[in-house]
Amino acid sequence: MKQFQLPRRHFLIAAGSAGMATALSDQLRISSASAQEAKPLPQYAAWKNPDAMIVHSSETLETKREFFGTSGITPEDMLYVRNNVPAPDESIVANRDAWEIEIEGVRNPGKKTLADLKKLGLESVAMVLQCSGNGRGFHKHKASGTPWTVGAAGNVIWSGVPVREVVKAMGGLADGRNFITGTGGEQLPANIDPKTIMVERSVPIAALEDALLAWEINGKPISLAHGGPLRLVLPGYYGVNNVKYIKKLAFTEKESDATIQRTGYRVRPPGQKGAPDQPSMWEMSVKSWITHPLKETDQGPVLIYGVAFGGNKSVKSVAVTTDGGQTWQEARFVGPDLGKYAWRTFVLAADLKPGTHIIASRATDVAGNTQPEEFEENERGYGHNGWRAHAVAVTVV
Ligand SMILES: Nc1nc2c(c(=O)[nH]1)N[C@H]1C(S)=C(S)[C@@H](COP(=O)(O)O)O[C@H]1N2
Ligand SMILES: [Mo]
Repeated sequence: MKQFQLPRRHFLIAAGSAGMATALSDQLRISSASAQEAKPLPQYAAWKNPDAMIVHSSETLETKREFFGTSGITPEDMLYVRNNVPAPDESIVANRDAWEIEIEGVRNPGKKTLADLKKLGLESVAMVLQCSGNGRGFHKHKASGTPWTVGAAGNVIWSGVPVREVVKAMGGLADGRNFITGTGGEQLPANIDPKTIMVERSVPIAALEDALLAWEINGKPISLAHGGPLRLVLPGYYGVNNVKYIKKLAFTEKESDATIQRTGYRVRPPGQKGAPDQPSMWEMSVKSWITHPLKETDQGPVLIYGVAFGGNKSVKSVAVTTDGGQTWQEARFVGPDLGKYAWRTFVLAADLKPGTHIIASRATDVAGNTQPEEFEENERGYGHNGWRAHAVAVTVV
């Protein structure tokens, strides 16, 4: 179980100090992987487990593949972080119950405080939170953006009020509402057109069924880094739609005209610009990856394990190969079934001979969709679920 021993704690290099020029040019000479590891955790996420995280930038922290564990739940201190714009000030989580959200597109629109919402209903959901760009690092063309591999994802339990209950308490939906539009509570710089940087996302109204306005993650108040005091949670939808520190929830006729919705997060062939008629990063698809063993293991019996999920529907089965896809065996799910939006740990007992083994997993959802071998490239590197790129080469000695 070498992979689960905690690596030596990295010594953190303080950024922004005088004499950084030399340090920086030194850093450029070392490999990009170790340069990433050397970056310190940003202040708002300083409580994260530093050994478990790859710090790509102050706004992009990735969970290391060997840290997903086997319980099925991702602890908050190991969960990835992705901010499109810097997080608001920590003061917004000082008096959580006073946080206000504006609700529009209902018969009786108005403001609710978090204290009000806590009286309207309670539900909890286990779900995969995954960035649209998870797996971007596996794209063959140089898709711009953070080169995440598998760690821009986690499986967490959110608790809060069903959005349906809030709508009911406010007189029901107004007529002709086709989308749920959430707006993030960031303070935006004054000199830029807010539409070009604001985090405002729309999803089809069908998402109302399971949507929550959540104040807890894994049984604790949501940290600022993960969207506290209040977050829109849309099970089965990509990370970007799960708006953090939500300040406005609107039921709208049309999709938001913010750039992040209009042309951002649109799937199109490499070389093309984003446009509103291209598919938006909404529902997630079936996916899995191995989390153990990753590099080396002793010959003989070994338990191969990993995580698998169906995205917007349940995962049905997962097969594992130890010979690069020539032969496959059904793996077994372990641990509790936390519902259709959660991932499940899978395990396969194997007997490995010395040499290099290409180990991969291939999941199938309840509708019969299976992960493809190769994934069709797209301009921004979104939604990669091809099994071959997620394979690991393990040396058996
Ligand atoms: N308000 C707000 N919500 C946001 C974002 C943001 O920058 N601001 N980033 C989105 C993106 S792209 C992702 S992948 C997830 C990341 O959630 P996490 O940081 O809790 O892991 O939050 C989404 N919600
Ligand atoms: Mo994302």
